[in-house]
Amino acid sequence: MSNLSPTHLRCEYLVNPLAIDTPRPRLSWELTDSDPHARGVRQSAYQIMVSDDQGVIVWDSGEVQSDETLHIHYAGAPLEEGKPYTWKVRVWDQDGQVSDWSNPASFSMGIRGMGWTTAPAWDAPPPPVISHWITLPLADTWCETQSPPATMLRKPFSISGKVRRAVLYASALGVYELRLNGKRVGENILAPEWTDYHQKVQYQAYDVTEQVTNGENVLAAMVGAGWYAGRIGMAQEYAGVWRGVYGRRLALIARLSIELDTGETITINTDKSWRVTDQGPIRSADLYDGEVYDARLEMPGWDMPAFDDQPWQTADTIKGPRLAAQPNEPIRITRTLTPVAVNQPAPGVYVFDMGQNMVGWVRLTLHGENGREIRLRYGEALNPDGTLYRDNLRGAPQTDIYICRGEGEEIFEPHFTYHGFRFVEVCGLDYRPTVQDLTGCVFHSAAAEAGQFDCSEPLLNKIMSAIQWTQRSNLHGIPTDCPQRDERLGWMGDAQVFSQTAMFNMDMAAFFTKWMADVREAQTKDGRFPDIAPHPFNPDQCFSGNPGWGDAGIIIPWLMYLNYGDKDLLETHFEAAKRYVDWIVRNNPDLIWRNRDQLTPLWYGDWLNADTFADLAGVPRKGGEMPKEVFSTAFLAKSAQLVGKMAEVLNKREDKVKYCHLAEKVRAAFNHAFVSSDGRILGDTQAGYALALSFNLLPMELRPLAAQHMLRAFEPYDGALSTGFLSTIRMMIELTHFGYVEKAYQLALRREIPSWGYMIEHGGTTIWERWDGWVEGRGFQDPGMNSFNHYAIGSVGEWFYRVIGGLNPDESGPGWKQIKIHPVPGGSLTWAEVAYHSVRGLIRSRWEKKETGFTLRVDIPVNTTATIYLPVKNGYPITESGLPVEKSPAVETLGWREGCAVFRVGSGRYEFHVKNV
Ligand code: RAM
Repeated sequence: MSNLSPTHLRCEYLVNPLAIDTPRPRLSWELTDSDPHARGVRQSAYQIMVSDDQGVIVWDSGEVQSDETLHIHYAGAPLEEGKPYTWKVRVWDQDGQVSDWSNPASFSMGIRGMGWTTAPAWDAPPPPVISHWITLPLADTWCETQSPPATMLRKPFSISGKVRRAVLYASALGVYELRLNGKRVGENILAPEWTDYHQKVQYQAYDVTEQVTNGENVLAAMVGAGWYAGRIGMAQEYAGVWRGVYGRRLALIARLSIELDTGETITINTDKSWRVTDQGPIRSADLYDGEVYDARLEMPGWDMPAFDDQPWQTADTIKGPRLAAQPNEPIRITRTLTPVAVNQPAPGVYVFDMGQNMVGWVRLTLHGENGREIRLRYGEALNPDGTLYRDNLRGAPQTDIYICRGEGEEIFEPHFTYHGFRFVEVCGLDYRPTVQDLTGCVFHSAAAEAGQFDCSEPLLNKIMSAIQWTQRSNLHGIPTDCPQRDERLGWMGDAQVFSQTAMFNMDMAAFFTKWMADVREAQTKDGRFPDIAPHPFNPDQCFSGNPGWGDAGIIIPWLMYLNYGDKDLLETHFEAAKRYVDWIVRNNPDLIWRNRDQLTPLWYGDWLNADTFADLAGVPRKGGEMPKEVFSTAFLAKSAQLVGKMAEVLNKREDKVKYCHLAEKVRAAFNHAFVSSDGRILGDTQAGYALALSFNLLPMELRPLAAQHMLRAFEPYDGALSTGFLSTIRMMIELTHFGYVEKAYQLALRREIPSWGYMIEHGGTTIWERWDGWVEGRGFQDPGMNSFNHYAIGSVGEWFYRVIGGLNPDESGPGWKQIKIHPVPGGSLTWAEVAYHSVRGLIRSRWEKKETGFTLRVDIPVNTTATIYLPVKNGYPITESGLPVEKSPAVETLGWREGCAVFRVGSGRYEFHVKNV
């Protein structure tokens, strides 16, 4: 028997998903070896077995000779709508020994059909009309200045018999919370989350087998405005409305499928038999505005059978968009925080300090007489007098109001809003609250955490923690630029530059799968990718085709392939990627990407570079920003290259030739137009050199010269960076690559402005939007654009994992099949450690520098190989687990590369040591 066991079974990236919308879902697993000393362990074959809920085998793959553990397409009998399936897998190792079967995992098929009613999503005939979107009967109560009250809906039903399985499918035009027999269903927050509701809305599925009872039941829901009917960024300017860009009538769709022990099935659908009201306690709720909750209007028992809903109204039905199962992890509370202090800057005004800039809401325990109004306001910073600083929230009040019932202890927790804050101001209490009275509930798309970084320099650990908090703060169904002001949009430039860091920190596979569909849905007719996705306005007219932003539509799918081995996404996305590049080329036939059409009047360029600093002594006024055409043409070259690579992976020969050739031509045009024979690039900016080097645009012989120019471009800035957020990470990587390691470490460890260290030393617990968001002596930057929770500059996290930790994805073995471990120690660091839970299991790398020598310990997952780069001087003796490295079994010496001794290893734990002689 083999020591291997298949673990962490996933279907379409999810653990035991309840609604799979694709007829041939993909199955993946990881492998672990019970022998901690085993090395070079591989899978030589696998067998998958899938059975239905009757135990009938619907697919037995048989023994398949393959070392693949990712994305195996189901290939059995057709899978049935709403049905649960269990599956298991066993594998054979390199010696032909078979493992035990894995523990069973499951997946359930979703509900087929557009809107669950008409056209089929799969290939079978359409199912009959079953559920309706239901809403309050029409009454024109719409108010531009205030968000509508929550709609409450209920449906009593009875069943007789024991429940074998009950699954509830639901969605809303708005955001919803479900209840069944007095209890909350699931833990999702702000479901169904944000998509382009003109095209589709996601639905969610919940296993409610335990919640349905034999006898009387009530299924109930509350629906708030959310993204659908509430406020979203820039709606006034670009849609001419204050709120309700997608629609004004809040609606619910649901289907509860109950299977009794007898085999009988009962289905409860949303239809005209439901009762509705908007007279409940949630008087208004909006993502930006906050929630007004009048506890005096609670209707105890409204979600239980005995309730009298006579005063309620009969539901109306309306048409709704297409439904699709949510393909990624829902928004959930992942942790709670207790405040570190509560202060009273003015009489009766209490300000709680959460000790951490966070996103979510608070749970407040309080008491007050009937009708007493408690106001909670949220902000990221304080004024010098200790009061809340809120100017940078712009038009997002982030204010909750709670009106007391007056019955002793009451607990307030909102439902349909979210706030970005470190400080909470509470007014209206007639007593001094304590830190125990308030809890911060942190919520976001609950993608699993994947990476950990730790090193001997506490400043860098704090920077990484700030990066991770910023990531959590900006994952709410889509990757947002910021979580606090009246914007919170899926800006593509920010996401593009942060995506590799994001993938190190969390398992972003399902999340980006979802978001890439949003990106495709927002592509314009002529091929432009949007600048924001979802695009709530008309992408043909605004916010599309911006260099460095649109390119996210190419860069992120490529990173999905590198990190998760996702070829299918490349396939799905390929036409869209081509159309984007073709659009640029059509409009710029000489291959210099110029902003000559008026379609993208905002031409952002290398956003927030040093030219945008306000009144910073010693910083030149100009010289940070790379010329826009140099910037855009560099991105064109990059995107063309990547489309060529995608074509190669997908075996599309003609396209491969076409786009590789195009990339060559853009490179030539770039050099011709912008690069002089001594390697200088027009503009002579740090950023320009960084992008040209990172995108491999220069002829080989000019690259070291350009790197020297890059270094020289720090001089006018007294050694500081002048890069904007699209070039900073690329600059850090290229400095390192060209041997300016100490320079890169200096920037990472720097504490003066501009630097990450400056943010941390001045109270930053998340990454700031601007290098000079707040400056000692000067104060805050322009409140018109000054978030303290923006991840773009946090893209340096990639450098922490790749350079300090040494963890690099390797193109020759996508999805971490091949791993490149290449730590580059520097600065004052004496040790560093990274642990990363890849799609193939845990990879760990830890190095330590001592007087006596250098040690590198690595853990390489089963069924993968790694090349290990040891930063040592030639001729120094190297041992591995105590043996001279040449004698170490399972270590192959590859020679010298990039100034390192290089080895190849298979799976297992290895400890390399080099003595200082
Ligand atoms: C700002 C956003 C974002 C940036 C765009 C261009 O409003 O916050 O960071 O991508 O502008």
